Amino acid sequence: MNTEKYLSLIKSRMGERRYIHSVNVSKAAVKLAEKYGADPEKAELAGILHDSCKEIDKDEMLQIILGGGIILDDTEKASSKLWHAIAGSVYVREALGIEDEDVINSIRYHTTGRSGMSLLEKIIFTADFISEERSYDGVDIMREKAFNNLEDAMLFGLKFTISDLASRELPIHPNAIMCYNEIVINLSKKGS
Ligand code: DGI
Ligand code: FE
Ligand code: FE
Repeated sequence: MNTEKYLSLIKSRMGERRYIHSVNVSKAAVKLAEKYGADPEKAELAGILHDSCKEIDKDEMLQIILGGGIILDDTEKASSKLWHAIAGSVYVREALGIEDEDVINSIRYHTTGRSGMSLLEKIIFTADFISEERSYDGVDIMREKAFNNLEDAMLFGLKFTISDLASRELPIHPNAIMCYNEIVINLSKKGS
């Protein structure tokens, strides 16, 4: 894979902080891939590209999404923070020629999660929470969980995001709820 090419590409599309974040997510994703037996090259690529549309104009995000034939649902229409992930999945396919559906889906669902996520999707979702520059309350617990039990880490992240959205009276995407429910049901089965 041409890592350098993708790194210089994203560098031209975002500020320094976001670039550092993307590199760090990619590094965390490679470590998680090695730990859990996913393809480290796909993890590296998806990590580098996961926020490739985060800092473009909102109008451009919408254009890319529509151009990809994706119809936004009501929650997505109302939540512009979700657009960069959807636009990113179309951008990597159409502008960069990436064909790997797992890489594309890892980008598309990295913000909300969804039910039935692949190992690579889970890794990118989790890597986004534990990248080296992150410093929120609980990040150390999240990092420990990430290398101990991926689903447990995802649940910790989802609880944080869903509670935060609810406390600010923002819409919660059904994919986030479905992801949360699936993990809670799975974990309770294992515990009982
Ligand atoms: O792009 P990053 O900042 O690295 O992280 P991200 O892609 O996880 O985006 C986080 C933002 O997305 C944060 O502001 C919360 C928001 N978000 C995540 N899930 C949902 C959501 N916003 C809404 N409205 N609904 C969701 O389910
Ligand atoms: Fe993102
Ligand atoms: Fe990110």
